[in-house]
Amino acid sequence: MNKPFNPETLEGQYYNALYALIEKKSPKIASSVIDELNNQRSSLKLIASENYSSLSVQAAMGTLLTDKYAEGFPYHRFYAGCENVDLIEEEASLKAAKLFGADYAFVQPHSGSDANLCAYHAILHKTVELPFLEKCGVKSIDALSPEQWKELRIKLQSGRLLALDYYSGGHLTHGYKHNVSGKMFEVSFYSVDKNTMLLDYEAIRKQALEIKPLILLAGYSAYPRKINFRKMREIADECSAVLMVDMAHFAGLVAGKVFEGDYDPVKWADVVTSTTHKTLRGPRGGLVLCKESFKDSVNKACPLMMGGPLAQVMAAKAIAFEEALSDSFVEYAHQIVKNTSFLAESLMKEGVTVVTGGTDNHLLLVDVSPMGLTGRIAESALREAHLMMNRNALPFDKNGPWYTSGLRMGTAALTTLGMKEKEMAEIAHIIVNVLENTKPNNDSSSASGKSRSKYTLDPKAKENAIAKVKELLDKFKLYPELG
Ligand code: DSN
Repeated sequence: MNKPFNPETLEGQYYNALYALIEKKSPKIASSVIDELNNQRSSLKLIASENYSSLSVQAAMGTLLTDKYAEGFPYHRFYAGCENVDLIEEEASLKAAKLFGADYAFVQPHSGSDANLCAYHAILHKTVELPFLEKCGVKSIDALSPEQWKELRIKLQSGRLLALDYYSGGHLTHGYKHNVSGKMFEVSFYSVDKNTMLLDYEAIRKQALEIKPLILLAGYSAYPRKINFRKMREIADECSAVLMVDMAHFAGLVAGKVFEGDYDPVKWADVVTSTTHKTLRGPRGGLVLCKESFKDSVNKACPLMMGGPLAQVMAAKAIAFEEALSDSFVEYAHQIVKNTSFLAESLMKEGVTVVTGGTDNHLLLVDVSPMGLTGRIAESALREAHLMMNRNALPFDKNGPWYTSGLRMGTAALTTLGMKEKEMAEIAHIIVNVLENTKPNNDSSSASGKSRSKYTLDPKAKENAIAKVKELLDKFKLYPELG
């Protein structure tokens, strides 16, 4: 039998067994697992939304639990024989609630997008549907007349959502026109301030009082600073809005007690959504936390917008929450922020423009336009040099969402590998060297005469960067137990 992993360790034996079982059915899929490990091991992962989950989390996902349907929620299922899934879901839910100090945790969403959809519908159910049913004197939508049903549907679709705009770091699921959230609500956006690129709470307050949204949404995909959720709560209260926070990116920093007090979203928001796989370092999945008063509406996710939950992923979430309850996770979360902040400082020392002049969280944004590059060129050149990160639109970006002027870098994954400030300084140096040796090609069809996607990276600089990346990754090997 082919044994590509270390047969001496439990983890290696486990991976050898799963490799053999997969290979028996599909050598192509089996080899893609090895290829992905090699890929991850040969590049520095600075993708702000990714991490490396523990092998216990991965093991929990690969079991017979995948075979069970369990629509509904614990002890209230539309399917028979859900006793074990009840136990698993309850365990994950209690652990998540403990970890974040939440009244209730709903652990079924398959992703952050799912979690947001679940939260939107729960808020609409509680604030629009239930009062409407009460006004009509009925208990269920089934008892509404066709006219009442039509009226309710119009009401449900006229809810107003006020959220951070995409260019300022908001997410596609925060009301972007091309996303279902943009079609569900009357959407308005707040932006960061043009000069500081920071949230301006007074401007948000004025806008909120004017719009009077049903939902005030805070949270981001690409904003490098912390948010004062106490202030957002005050604004929501002033305009009678529900405060929803999407902490998909920084959930690990909340769990790890980096964001506390005014900066802890769970303390201030009615409903909080998250992913479980970014800074939280669990399996790919979603999560909704809420105050007790929203619990029943959140539990209506099935049949509202979900089918069966993934029992094997909920099991893995329970393990990840347990891991995040440890002191070592608190240390990890604090180190992420130290690393990002040091990476930002090191880049700035070498003359790079870091948006807002630094970071408070796990990510930073670099403006590559002063170097004559687009985000797309910078992303591709760095990828060639074995550094993985995403291009990102910057606030008020003239290059649009495809080419962009920015790069988004995050340190959650490298911190998992054990890297610290010393390595961040080295990485900053490698990045700058690659970018300084990347030149856009000439392109007569573009206004500036320079291509926005084609470039030349000096081969020596590339070779040098690859060698330095290798040296670093040899010292900080991913999953060393696998051999
Ligand atoms: N791709 C994730 C992010 O970067 O924010 C979520 O869509």
